[in-house]
Amino acid sequence: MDSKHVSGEKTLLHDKVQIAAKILVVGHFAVGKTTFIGTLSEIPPLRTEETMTQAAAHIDDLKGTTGKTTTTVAMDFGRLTLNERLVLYLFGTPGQQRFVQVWEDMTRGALGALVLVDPQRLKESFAVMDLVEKYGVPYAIAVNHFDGTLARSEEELREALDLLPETPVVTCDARDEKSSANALVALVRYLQSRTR
Ligand SMILES: Nc1nc2c(ncn2[C@@H]2O[C@H](COP(=O)(O)OP(=O)(O)OP(=O)(O)O)[C@@H](O)[C@H]2O)c(=O)[nH]1
Ligand SMILES: [Mg+2]
Repeated sequence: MDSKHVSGEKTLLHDKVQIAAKILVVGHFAVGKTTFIGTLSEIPPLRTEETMTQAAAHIDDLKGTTGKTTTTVAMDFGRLTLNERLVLYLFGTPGQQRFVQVWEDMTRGALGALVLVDPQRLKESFAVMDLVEKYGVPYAIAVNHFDGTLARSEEELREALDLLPETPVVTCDARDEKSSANALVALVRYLQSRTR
């Protein structure tokens, strides 16, 4: 990425300009945000996990989340050096509408967002899509493949989420380093293409 095209913070490191870019990893409840950042972060990720209680079961739908006992209450944070010139700071941001205040803060200075989507719970992504649109954050979609998820064509997904033709759609497994990195690279390429 050409430094003059990026508005991230720049530092001189070993005579090279290194760009630090803030990237949001967003998505609905239990879509895999914490897992994704944990898979990719080269530093121990900062997490804000709290145990879920039955009292909250009516707020966050636990269907299809077998074995999940904790949830992120504020944010996740991790760092990934993509290459010698570009470091990504990853901020995991909850997608439920009640976190709109968190979005207000998190979107400040963010270059882009990777929106994690579970194709079996597409409707749950609508609130997140509203938030990325509302805050004008450029984004790519990463379809997180849970075991046994039905294949859904890219066209179906684009239509359901009302995506622009240029919005990248990639698939990933948030537990897998290579596929998660590929999803981020797709987002970074898209962000680069928009600044040309
Ligand atoms: N099979 C499968 N399971 C996954 C994948 N990604 C995450 N999981 C599991 O799904 C559950 C939810 O993942 P989290 O990373 O906690 O999701 P989250 O989006 O951070 O959840 P909240 O912060 O509560 O909204 C965990 O039990 C993960 O192990 C995936 O790609 N495939
Ligand atoms: Mg989480």
